[in-house]
Amino acid sequence: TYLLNADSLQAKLGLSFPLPRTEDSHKGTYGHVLVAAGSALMSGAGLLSARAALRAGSGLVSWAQPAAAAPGLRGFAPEIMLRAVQDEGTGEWRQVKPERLAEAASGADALVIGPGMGRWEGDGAWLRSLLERVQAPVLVDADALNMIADACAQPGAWPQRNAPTVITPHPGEMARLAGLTVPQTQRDRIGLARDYAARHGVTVVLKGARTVVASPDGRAFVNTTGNPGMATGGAGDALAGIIGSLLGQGLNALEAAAYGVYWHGLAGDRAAASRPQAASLIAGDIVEAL
Ligand code: NPW
Ligand code: AMP
Ligand code: MG
Repeated sequence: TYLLNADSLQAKLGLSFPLPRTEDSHKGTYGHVLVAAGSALMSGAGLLSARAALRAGSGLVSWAQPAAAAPGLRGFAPEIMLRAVQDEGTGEWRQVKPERLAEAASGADALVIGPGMGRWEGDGAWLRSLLERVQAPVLVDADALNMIADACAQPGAWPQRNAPTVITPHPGEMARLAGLTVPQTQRDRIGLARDYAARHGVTVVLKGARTVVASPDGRAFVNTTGNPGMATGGAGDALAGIIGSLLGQGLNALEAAAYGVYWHGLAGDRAAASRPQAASLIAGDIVEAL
């Protein structure tokens, strides 16, 4: 287990801060991310994730929405493309077939799924079917983690995938995933994150003060950046977009998770330092500070 800072990113993962951009590159060089997030009363979660993906360097970001909901989001963010996915007319995720969303993701280099998505009857099977179809790396957060927790209570029940899966639970979500209480998840955060990663073959980002990043191969990092000003709605939605962006830019799962966690905390520290009180930090500030 290593401390996560600019030195360890370089020494252990060979990643420089900032990431290099070659002179003759173009937007296609930096990946296309599809963000499937947000719903009627939590559109902000989707927008924060998509904006964070742009600020983290993706060449293209598309924001997937149930078709009937998409027109209402026109013009929210000029740099983000809207991707309308066929529904049955109500604009709810529950009406979007996993096959349709997987089709939309087939042109993307990474998928972010979950922030502000909401829950519905049968959503666990829906998510499993989606994850089994998507060939690209996937970042699973928030409501999508709760869907998995309900659908995959048994060990080894995570969908089998060829491409990497990164999960970003906060302690409440980790408790649901692992069938523990929140205090139990906090007792041995490194051990729990490593054990869950190895058991299920997913890269785990266990969030909270001193976020832990754990790879299925046993490597783990404990973050050194971030501050309590980041205890604010939407901070995690931004992190999901950042890590999804890095996956789409070609970093592997551990690289994207570690780099994204470090950068997100550093941006939070910069944003907090520019205000008289960290308490006034809001998630959009983190995105703008990237
Ligand atoms: P407690 O009780 O507060 O102490 P939920 P959510 C616990 C969307 N959002 N350490 C917490 O504990 C999200 O994307 C939309 C310890 C409680 O038990 C999701 O889709 C926004 N405990 C949806 O809302 C902005 C911790 O977890 C439970 C912990 C629901 O997500 C806001 C709460 O978690 C939000 O992002 C920690 N560090 N952190 C928007 N603008 O659209 C959490 N807990 O029930 O999963 O609710 O995280 O708010
Ligand atoms: P979420 O609960 O999903 O919105 O995620 C919150 C994000 O803010 C995670 O990346 C946390 O690691 C970060 N965060 C929340 N509280 C703190 C804290 N006290 N110190 C450092 N980071 C925090
Ligand atoms: Mg969250």
